[in-house]
Amino acid sequence: MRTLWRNARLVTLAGDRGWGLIERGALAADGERIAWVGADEDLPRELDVQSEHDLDGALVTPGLIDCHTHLVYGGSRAAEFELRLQGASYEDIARAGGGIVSTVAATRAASDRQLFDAARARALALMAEGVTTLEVKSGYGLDEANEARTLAVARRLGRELALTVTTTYLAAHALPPEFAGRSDAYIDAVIDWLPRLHAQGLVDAVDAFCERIGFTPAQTRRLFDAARALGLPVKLHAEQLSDQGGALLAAEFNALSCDHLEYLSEAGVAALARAGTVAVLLPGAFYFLRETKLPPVAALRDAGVPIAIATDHNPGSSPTLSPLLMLNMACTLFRLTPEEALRGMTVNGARALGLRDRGRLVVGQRADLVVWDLEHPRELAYWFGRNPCTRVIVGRAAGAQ
Ligand code: DI6
Ligand code: FE
Repeated sequence: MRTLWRNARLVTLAGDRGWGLIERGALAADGERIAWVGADEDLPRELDVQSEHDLDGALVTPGLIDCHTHLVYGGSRAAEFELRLQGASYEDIARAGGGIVSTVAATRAASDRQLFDAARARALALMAEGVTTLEVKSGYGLDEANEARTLAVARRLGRELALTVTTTYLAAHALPPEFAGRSDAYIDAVIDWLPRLHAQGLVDAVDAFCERIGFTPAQTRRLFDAARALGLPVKLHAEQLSDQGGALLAAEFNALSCDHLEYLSEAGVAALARAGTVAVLLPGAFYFLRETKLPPVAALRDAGVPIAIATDHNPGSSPTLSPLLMLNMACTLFRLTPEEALRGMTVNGARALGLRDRGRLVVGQRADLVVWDLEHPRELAYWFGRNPCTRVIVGRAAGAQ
């Protein structure tokens, strides 16, 4: 089934820099893949097309890729937000038994149906702003059954909604109450559950929260060894609140990505560059926790580390459902250029998930497209609190409904 879109302003992001803008562009999809892309006037006559659409000069980008979310959970943490406004820090609250662990209690108490319905509503909100690929982490179950349940909800989102969902096992997110004072024993348990969850097809990657209030580099290493033994790629929440040397460890394991990175050292930047690991920056968490230490963007850029941008949607540190606001904040707070921000949520977001088949509008990539009511792609990072997305098109395999 060939579908042709004509009269579009295509933001292809072809090549390593620039927007790759094609004015009066045309794009043909064959099944779920892009079969032809170029200037309308160069369209080959022999192209066999079943349906044709005129986009009336609208701007078209690749589908957005939100490569870091914690989308499946019960409850909210609005009361904790109020405590923080009164002066309590995120770490204080976590140490007092609130924080992540309070969401674990609410998640365990929620039914499958409640978890799915809430996650589905969140996914639909992300999709309304152009997301076509979404990573979802576990990490609010923290026992085998509840980690399995949350990962299964993520898989179901991918089956039932028009988007790709990848899953990441983040049981090493916080210490559940039943393991209080026994963090090494908890890591043993996390390692024990992993092969069974993987055998059920629930795990695409493995992540950990390497932090003073999370797990040590030595514990993270044990988990990464277990991931490697199963052939699973790793990612890491590293250097968010302090420098634990997590990036060095992640690079040693050729991690797909290291995420947060406000406290990343020079040695950490060099290690990411050598390993080809993506730096995923999360301006929503930086903003919402009122952090002041900026990630070393200039050093990452100079070292050639690919930078991705994601929502980090979660109830504690980034309760946002606006990928576009994240593009804006990546520029205003982290001083990325609008082009770097968009590449961060397309080309480099794909790389942070190990996906090579998306992120650019070039032949052979997935035909995941977003149509915007905008004049120029720099406006994606310019407006905030406005949704100019008019249409999301997800490539469908030939024969699919
Ligand atoms: N870092 C974060 O920003 C989220 N997880 C993590 O390791 C926050 C999760 C939460 O507070 O619920
Ligand atoms: Fe996170």
